[in-house]
Amino acid sequence: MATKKLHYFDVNGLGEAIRYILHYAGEKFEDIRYDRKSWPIKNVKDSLPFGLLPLYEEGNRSLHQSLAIARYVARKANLVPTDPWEEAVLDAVVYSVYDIWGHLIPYIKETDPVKKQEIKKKMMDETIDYFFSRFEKELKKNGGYFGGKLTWADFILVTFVEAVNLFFDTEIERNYPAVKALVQKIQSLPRVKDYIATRKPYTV
Ligand SMILES: N[C@@H](CCC(=O)N[C@@H](CS)C(=O)NCC(=O)O)C(=O)O
Repeated sequence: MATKKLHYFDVNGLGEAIRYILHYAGEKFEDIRYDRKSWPIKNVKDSLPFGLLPLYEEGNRSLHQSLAIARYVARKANLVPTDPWEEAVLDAVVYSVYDIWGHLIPYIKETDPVKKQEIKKKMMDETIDYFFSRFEKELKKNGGYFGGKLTWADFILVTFVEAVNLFFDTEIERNYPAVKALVQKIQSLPRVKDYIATRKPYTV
């Protein structure tokens, strides 16, 4: 069996959904984590196709872009529908989650504490509710999962919630019962639960 390796930083960010899915699937993989404080590690960064993490390796093949990796490992774990339309509907959910990542990046990059708070307030007051009220509606309509049963889109949303909660020191799901229930379901999945219990707490 090909050796599997996931390279990412020692944070949840764009790598955690991939870790969750690999654990859920019971895959053995090397979880290689880089310290953000030591980044860039020149020889590693130079070896990456676009200088960015995550990177996934399987034997002598490697793949970059978090969503390409997540979709690939999810497909092998039967977490991607075989019907092209159903698959595309879930892609739309996933890209919507990534649209909010786009709003979070300026917050992460901002170094002025006052401006940082302003971005946070705007995100909490406007962006989060705009997106999450819509996710909530979709989940309610589909029996608690985006695709009517567990799929990779659920992992992408839940790990995004965890990342925002860490950055903003909050619990965004508390206003959205269906999102909250999904977070609990994913965190209680076999092997994901064990991984969470053994992982070190993340810091920002
Ligand atoms: N679209 C890419 C974005 C990758 C990305 O921005 N990775 C960041 C970490 S979340 C990175 O590697 N930053 C290090 C750098 O810029 O040197 C993906 O989804 O994988």
